[in-house]
Amino acid sequence: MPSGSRKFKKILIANRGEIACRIIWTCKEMGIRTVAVHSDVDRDSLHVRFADEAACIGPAPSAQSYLNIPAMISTAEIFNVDAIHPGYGFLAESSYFAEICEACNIKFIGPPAGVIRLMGDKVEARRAMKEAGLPILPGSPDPITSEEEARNLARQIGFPIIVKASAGGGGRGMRIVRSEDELGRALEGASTEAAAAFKDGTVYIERYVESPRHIEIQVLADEHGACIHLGERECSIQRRHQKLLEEAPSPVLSPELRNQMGDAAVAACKKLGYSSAGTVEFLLDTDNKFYFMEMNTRIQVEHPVTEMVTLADIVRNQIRIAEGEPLGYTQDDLMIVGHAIECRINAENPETFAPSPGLITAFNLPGGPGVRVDTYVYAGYRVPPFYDSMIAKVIVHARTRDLAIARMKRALEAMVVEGIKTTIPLHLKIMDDPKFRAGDISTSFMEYFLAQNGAKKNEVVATAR
Ligand code: MV4
Repeated sequence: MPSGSRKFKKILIANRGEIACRIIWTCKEMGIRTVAVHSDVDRDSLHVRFADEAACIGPAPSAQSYLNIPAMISTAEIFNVDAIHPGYGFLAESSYFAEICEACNIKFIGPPAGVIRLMGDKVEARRAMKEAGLPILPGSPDPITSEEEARNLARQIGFPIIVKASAGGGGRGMRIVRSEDELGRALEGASTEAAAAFKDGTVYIERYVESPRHIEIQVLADEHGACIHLGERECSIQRRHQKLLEEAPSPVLSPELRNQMGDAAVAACKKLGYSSAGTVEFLLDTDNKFYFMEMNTRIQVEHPVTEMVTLADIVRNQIRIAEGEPLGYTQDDLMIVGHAIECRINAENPETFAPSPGLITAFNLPGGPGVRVDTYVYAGYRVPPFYDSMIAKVIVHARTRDLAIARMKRALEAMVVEGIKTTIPLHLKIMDDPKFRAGDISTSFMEYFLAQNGAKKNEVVATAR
């Protein structure tokens, strides 16, 4: 199809939850009709109610519904949509799904299938990004084929090193190795775990960075070679590779470092022939050196913090880019204003992190200046036990980080979710943590925080006695 002549009248959203709602909101603003798909147990979700049309595509387990490619494509055909937005998770990073969409003449709202496939293979992604000029950590240029090879490499790099699954990402199939005698077991463990999780036991090694910060650059690229970045998100606060809260800008990045990381990410995306929205993830060490970690070829959960500080609508940009439109603005048109924080509200016990699905008996959302809530739930809704536990995202925007923290506290205090447990009390405590407030955070923050909060609790018990 010649670019420019593409104009979407109807889009299918191949997802559920808050992100399906988020995509529908922008479609409405653009005058684009929407088709929701849902599993048996998701009939009562708001994404079904907000969409112009809806189809049940299978039973509760995602393998039979939200991951069901034949059901997704036949629904798209029956409803005669022009494009599919995959959201995040599920089919968003399936190069196979992207290929099938294109073969069926349905535009996949995302990057080309070839780039999705390349970035899904972490060994290949590392090689490609190095060639495209991004700094990478010293490590194996190819998959590890023997323990001896790994040992020789590890000696060159120096301990500690990390063994990572090539098909991985998000922390599965990873082992930190602090001395040579642990290496054999680590290779074995990582490879077995990767083979079970991804049907691919390929692993590689890298120098391990202690307590790094996770900083990611949001990029937007059109199908005509234009590419810009929307600054960074600080995503260091996570537990077991699940992010808990994110913010923009990072409290530690100087304007110079932001420009350096942003320009490096943009240059690499241009070389790759990237298009659509994407995120280049970096590790930042304590010397403020940054290294490419992974690239996410989808919209991300935490995209709203970037939207708040840039006034960009990332979903709108994705759709316009997929329609073949040029970006229409340059890096110089972009400004970062104020500070945004997002707290992920999960249906979980805030102390044990055990899932807490069930009936929401009372519900109140915060509002007022600088508060945004992305959610798909409401009073009387039953959170199903089959999917991700995130039920809402509370995002605040204010002139400074201190004001954003104060704003988040009053927003979380006004939010009511009864009938199930949520992570709201945990976020309230994080907002009061002195290290968090000082911006003194790294990927080790939650270990410190949880240890400290456990200790505090015991102290109180001891004094009470
Ligand atoms: C690392 C690292 C330190 N050094 N690689 C975790 C998830 C996966 N995407 C990569 N991860 C890491 N890779 C080297 N060479 C530390 C982590 C890491 C981490 C990264 C981002 C956010 C949270 C994290 C928590 C633990 C470990």
